[in-house]
Amino acid sequence: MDLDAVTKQSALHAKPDGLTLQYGTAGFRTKAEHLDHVMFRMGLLAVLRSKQTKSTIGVMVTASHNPEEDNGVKLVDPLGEMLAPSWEDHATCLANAEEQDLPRVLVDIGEKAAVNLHQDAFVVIGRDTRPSSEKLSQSVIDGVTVLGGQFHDYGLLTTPQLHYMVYCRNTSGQYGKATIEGYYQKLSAAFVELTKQASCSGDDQRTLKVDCANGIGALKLREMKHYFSQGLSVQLFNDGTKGKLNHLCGADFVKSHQKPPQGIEMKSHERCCSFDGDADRIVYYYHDADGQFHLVDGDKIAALISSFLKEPLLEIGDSLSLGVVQTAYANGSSTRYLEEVMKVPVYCTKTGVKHLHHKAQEFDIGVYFEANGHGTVLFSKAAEMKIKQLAKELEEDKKRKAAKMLENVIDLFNQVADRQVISTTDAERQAVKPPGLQEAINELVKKYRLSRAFVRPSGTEDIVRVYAEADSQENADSLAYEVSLAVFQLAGGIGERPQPG
Ligand code: G16
Repeated sequence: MDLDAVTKQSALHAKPDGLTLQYGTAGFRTKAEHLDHVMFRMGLLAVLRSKQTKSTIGVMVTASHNPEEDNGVKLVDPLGEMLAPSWEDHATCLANAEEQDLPRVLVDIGEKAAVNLHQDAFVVIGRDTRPSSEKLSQSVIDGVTVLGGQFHDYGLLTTPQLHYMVYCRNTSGQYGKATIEGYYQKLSAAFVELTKQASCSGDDQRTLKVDCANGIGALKLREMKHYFSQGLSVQLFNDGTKGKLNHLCGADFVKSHQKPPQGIEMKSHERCCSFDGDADRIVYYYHDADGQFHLVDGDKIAALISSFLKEPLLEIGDSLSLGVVQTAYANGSSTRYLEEVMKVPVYCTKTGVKHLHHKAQEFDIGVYFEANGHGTVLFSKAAEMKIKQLAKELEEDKKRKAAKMLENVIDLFNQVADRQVISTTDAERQAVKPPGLQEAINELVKKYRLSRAFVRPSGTEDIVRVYAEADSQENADSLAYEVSLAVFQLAGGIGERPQPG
């Protein structure tokens, strides 16, 4: 490592004195103006990780669902999953080292992680459409090059597309071509094949209105939609030509307000969905004939996918294990449905794709979804090989078709894998600090039927999240209000007191 060169370059991306940032749910995330040094240093870290794993590593510049003024960085590990938790501490040390300590911290990480510094390094970079993203991704590139790493800058990309590129490169193209064209071809071919077998009664069932959150999803879907026009006609809304990123639109808005985004016209029974700012979340929704809004969030998507998979699995008669992974935000009735009606084992992990992904890898087929619309289906290598073999070999037409269907599903899913006063345990369902808060929540929950509530500090925004469910919307709202009040009183709330509704 040329540490002198690092020191010189780093001075051009100097860390503001005293600023410390935590590695959050999905990497570093804060106001864009505080991130230049973090991006440079994550370029350095990506090189070390690439040398250590002898693989391509991804860096995505995005703050996803956060407001446009924020930015952030997600690091992507060799198989397309989020950065290994054991490296999160290295990332935090590097991001928070004062300028004069940077060389020493770099050397330390190299030693602790047993990095072979003579190994080549390759990093791929993508970014969302935020005004700050282009400059910040240049800072990542500066970090990569000063440590002698090679890179490919894909420019504007969705997060799932970057995960795909990393995985393709690390499987020498076996998973697919590491190009945007390769991504569109692979996913749309599987989709078109699958939907050929679906029974749709009219054009409106083959039409989807998509709220693109005024973000990268619009640019990429506009390119991709021609690839599957045989199977689906897509109409884009909130495509970034007028509105602001994630403002009054996008998956996070729809999920947390339980209402349609602005900027989309919905007639009854039209199928609609929303992405978030980096297009790695999706929620679906529609209005029924009475104008009632229905949301198909991550919980429902997981239930639908599981029932969709169960049929061909039963047909091929193989005993591949199927499991579902959720977080504490999963609505209790979705968990009951999956366990009691679908007879599928369900597990609960902490919030964060990295936790769900890890658990889902324990099954032959692992379905994981957060209620907010992050998720995918993972097939173990053994399950994938088995299904591919059956799709070729099975003699009976019906069984072969079922195996073929599962084969297309494999290709369709991109398998990649001071609020701190509150701390939690039990997959974030119980607050252990501050004292008395959990007891207060328990008392409030007792007042309502079929109710559940919990609180946790967000790992992406400077807020505390409050979750409540009960037998009716009114009761859930009222429980949420009472729990918010308890948080305000017991956790030293600042600013405006929570208001009912
Ligand atoms: C990120 C994570 C998700 C998590 C979300 C909210 O999503 O990837 O797993 O659910 O943050 O996390 P928190 O509740 O800790 O703020 P995204 O879409 O913002 O990258």
